[in-house]
Order: sequence, then C-alpha cells, then structure tokens
Amino acid sequence: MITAQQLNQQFGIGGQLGFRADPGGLVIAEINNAHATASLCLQGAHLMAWQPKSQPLPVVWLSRDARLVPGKSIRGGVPVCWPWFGAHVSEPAFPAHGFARTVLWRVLESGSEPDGATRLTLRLAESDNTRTQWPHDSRLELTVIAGKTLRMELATENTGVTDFTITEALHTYFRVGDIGAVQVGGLAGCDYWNKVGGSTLGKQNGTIRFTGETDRVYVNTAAECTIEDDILKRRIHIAKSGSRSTVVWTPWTEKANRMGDLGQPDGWREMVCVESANALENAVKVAAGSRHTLVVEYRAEPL
Ligand code: TA6
Repeated sequence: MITAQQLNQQFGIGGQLGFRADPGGLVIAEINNAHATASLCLQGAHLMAWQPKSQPLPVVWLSRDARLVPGKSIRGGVPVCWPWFGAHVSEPAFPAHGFARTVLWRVLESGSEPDGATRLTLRLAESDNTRTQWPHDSRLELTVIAGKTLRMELATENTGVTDFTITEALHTYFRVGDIGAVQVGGLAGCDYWNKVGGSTLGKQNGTIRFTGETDRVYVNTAAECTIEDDILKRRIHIAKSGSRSTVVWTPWTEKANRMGDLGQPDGWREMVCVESANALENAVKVAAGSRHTLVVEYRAEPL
C-alpha cells in the first residue's frame, strides 16, 4: 500500500494538501487552504470534516466516537454508499450501504482550483472481495473540491458490455446546534418512504422539524435543500445534480443509544443527515459504456 510519504511526494500541495498515516493504519488527507479546512480518509474516500474559515464550527459533522479502523465504516462525515443504498436486496450478509465506504481508494490526482479551493480525485480499488459482491466491470471515482463551498462528484462508469443498476448516496452528516432547533426545507410536497417502523408512504407538508426518530427517503426530487439552524444562526444549502432521492435521518435517543457511537450522552443532537441519493424507485441504470455522476455542493451562510 502506498505510504503517506509517497502520497506527499506525488500529490501533496505545499501548505494546502498533505497526507498523514493515522496510528490505526489508515491514511488521511488534510486540506488547509485560504478558505477552509477539510480531512478525508483514503479508506472509503471518506470526507470526515469540512469547515469554511468563515464558520466557527464544522459544517460536516464527525462523531467524537468515530473510530479509524481498517475495514470499518467511520461514523459521520460523508460516507459513500455504493453500489447499493441500505440493505442489499438479496444478500443479507453483504454490508449495509455497500462496500465502497470500507475499502481502500487510490489517489488519482490533486490540484489547486483558480479560486483557491483544493481538489482531490480518488478511485475505488477493486479486489476479489469487491468483485464477489459486485461482479460488474465498473469504475468508481470521487472528486472533492474543498473551499468556500464543498463540491463532491461521485462518478460511476460502466466499463463493460452489459448494463447494470446501482443505488447510491453521499450520506452526509451535517453539524447543527441542536436537532430540536433546525428545520429542513426544500422537500415540501415530495413523496417519501418512512422507514421508521416499516415502510409507509407519506407526502411532505412544509418544512421538516424533528421531534423523534426520522428516517425518510424522499423520492423523485432534484430539489436543493436547506438546513436552517436557529442556534448556530446559519443556513446550509445542499444543492445536487444526478440525484433523484434525498434521505433525511436522525436516530433520536433510543436508536442513538443502541448505535453507541454518536458521542455519549447526546452527540446525536448535534447532527442531522441530509443525504443526496438514488434509492428505491430512483435506482439508476448505467448502460454499458456510459457514465453517471451524482454531484453535491454545500455552502453555509449566516441566517
Ligand atoms: O440513511 C439513513 C440510514 O439508512 C439509517 O437507517 C441508519 O441505518 C443510517 O443510515 C446509518 O447507517 P449505518 O450503516 O452507517 O449505521
């Protein structure tokens, strides 16, 4: 496996992008430019944090109980859910949300954008393990551009001769002051599958406020969403393309305690997931020889 030192030689950008070896054996890319700081674990191409320098707190949340362990998903940040979202349709032993977030990705290129943002592109490294779970000729790449905004482009290429279908998500955890003092806008009138206690269909009335466990897959929506935070006095904009589903999730007390890695006693209150996805009936057929890209762009502004 390539070392942090070799990565610094090949892809480091003096004072803006460097790589370090975490004691647990994973490699982390650290970004620090004029506009923002960010960190990304090469395992899963997992963006763990993004904080514009205009913001007193991170916009992307990482659990204080997050563990950097080879082969294990990291709690918080932006998990890449691919090539399926949620449970596998037929193989219960396959990992929830796919394998992309727990396997090694390779750095392809890095650069500094004209506006001073930092760009990093990674490709999922296939293996016998991944091919067992996903026997299709494909290529998955993630480009991250971290600056005043955070842009992420998840590109699926079908390099084979037969079509395949994926579901996917950029499963982003956003930092908020308190889950009880935020509202999510942009999904009014959208149909959603309520995953709490089964799977029932609903229609969103107005903005979303949180008073309990919420786990909804909004379908057939390309809408930009916002998180309005009355405590941190900020609005986070969540723009997307190539995504027809938006997942909104908070575990609330009981599920958070069962999960146990959201930061005791109530770390879960400081985050909300608004995930740009293609899930359920929004699965994406990627024709042989073609490419599909899911793009998100986040920005935070004062309320
Ligand atoms: O996107 C919401 C969700 O599917 C929830 O049901 C919950 O399971 C969450 O993802 C976290 O999943 P994870 O596999 O990362 O623990």
